[in-house]
Formats: sequence, C-alpha cells, structure tokens
Amino acid sequence: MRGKFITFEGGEGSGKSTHTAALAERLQARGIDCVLTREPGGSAGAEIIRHIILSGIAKPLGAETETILFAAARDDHVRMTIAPALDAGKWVICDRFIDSTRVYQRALGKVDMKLIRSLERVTVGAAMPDLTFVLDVPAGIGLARAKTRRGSAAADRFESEAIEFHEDLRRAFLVLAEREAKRIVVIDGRAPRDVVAERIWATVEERLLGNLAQGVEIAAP
Ligand code: Z5A
Repeated sequence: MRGKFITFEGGEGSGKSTHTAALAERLQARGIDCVLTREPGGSAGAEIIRHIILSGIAKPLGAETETILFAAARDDHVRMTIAPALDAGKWVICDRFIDSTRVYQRALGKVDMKLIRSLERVTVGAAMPDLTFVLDVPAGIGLARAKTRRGSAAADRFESEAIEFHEDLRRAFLVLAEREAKRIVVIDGRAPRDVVAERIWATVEERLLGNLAQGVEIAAP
C-alpha cells in the first residue's frame, strides 16, 4: 500500500523543523516507517540547488528563475526521495513543499500562478500531500525565534526580507488553507511546543491513522 505524505508549511521560525521531527519520531514509535525530509533539498541534486537559492546568488536572475530553480530541486526530490519512499509503503514527512512555492514566489516575485501550477504538475505528478499543516505564528514571533536560533550567523535570502513581506506570507498561507480546507489544517504555532505537538498528533490520528487501522496492522508502541 502507498505510504502517506504529510507536509508542514508556514513562515520562518513557525516550528516546522521541530514538529516534522517530533511527528516522525512518534510515527516510528507506532511502527510506521517514516522518511523525514525538507525543501528545498532532500536529495543530492536538490541540496546543491538549495545552496544556490539560499545563498542569494540567484536573486539577481529574477523571481521566475528562482521559481524554476525551486521546481528543479523539487523534481529531483520527488523522483529520488519522495516517490520511491511512498511506493515502498513508507510515510514521508516533509518540511515545506508546493504551498511554499505558491505563497513565497507569488508573494515575493508576483510570479504568474499559471507558471507555478504548470511547474507543479510536471514536478509533483501523483506525489500530492495527503495532509498539510500550516503552523501559524505572527511574523514578529517567528522571525524572533529564527534569529535566536541562528545566533551570530547571517540571515539567508528570505529571512532578510522586510517584516511586511513575512506578514503577507502569513496571510497568504491562511487564504490557501481556506481554499483547500480538505487537505490543509491550520495549527496555532504560538502555543507551547507540547500543545502544538498534541494537536498535530490528534489530526494525524483522526485523518490518517484511523483509516489505516481498519486495513493495516500497526505495531504496538
Ligand atoms: N522557499 C521558497 O521560497 N519556495 C519554496 O518553494 C520552498 C522554500 C520550498 C527555506 O528556508 C526557505 O526557502 C524559506 C522559504 C523558501 N525561507 N524562509 N523564510 P529554511 O529551510 O532554511 O528555513 P525555514 O523553512 O524558513 O524554517 P526555519 O527558519 O528553520 O523555521 P522552522 O523550521 O519553522 O522553525 P523551527 O526551527 O522548528 O523553530 C524555530 C525556533 O523556535 C527553534 O529554536 C525552536 O526550538 C523554537 N520553537 C519551535 N516551536 C516553538 C514553540 N511552540 N514555542 C516556542 N519556541 C518554539
């Protein structure tokens, strides 16, 4: 049976890395084989493209070229990591995916949605997420968390954008979640870590594990 595909989205410092890891650990404890991955990156080719994008050297080439670079990275990631894992029955937990392109490249570069959707069709194919969490925090909180975590290291290509940009992103994620309410669940990321983790787990149990328990044997914790 094909594995389940769960993605995490949201602004900078909203807790995606924290909660992708926590969910993968909890699923493993239930005997579910998981692959934890991220975008941009998650495969050898995509990690090279990640470095190019986040260093900012592609910024002068324009928002459309950056969008195409994200798509090239995704194509490699889906072919080399995500699709083989799902086909093998593993669950894939991914930190950022298509909704980041829809929101960031649309908001940042006003890239034509037709281009974004066409690239999505080519790169993603059947590997659409079964469930997506948007971790929602005000931009000021997320940026402050990310700054604390970064310490003295320099801000990357996107962290260095103005706070208004990050607030626009937050709104855009919420609009997207409203439009695709069947797939996307918004979680208040301001709550304490363990509360956020419990809300995520409850949703996974309700939406994915409930169905699975009817057809598949799951190892006891
Ligand atoms: N991007 C794009 O433009 N288009 C695309 O298609 C894709 C991506 C796929 C990737 O950056 C950048 O690429 C991203 C969008 C763009 N840029 N931005 N901005 P990245 O991978 O380097 O970083 P990120 O995805 O933005 O994530 P992040 O900064 O690593 O944050 P996070 O993963 O959401 O948060 P975290 O690391 O789990 O938590 C941050 C800190 O807060 C950390 O110290 C935690 O311990 C703490 N934390 C977490 N949860 C809590 C709670 N609940 N309370 C208090 N503190 C907490």
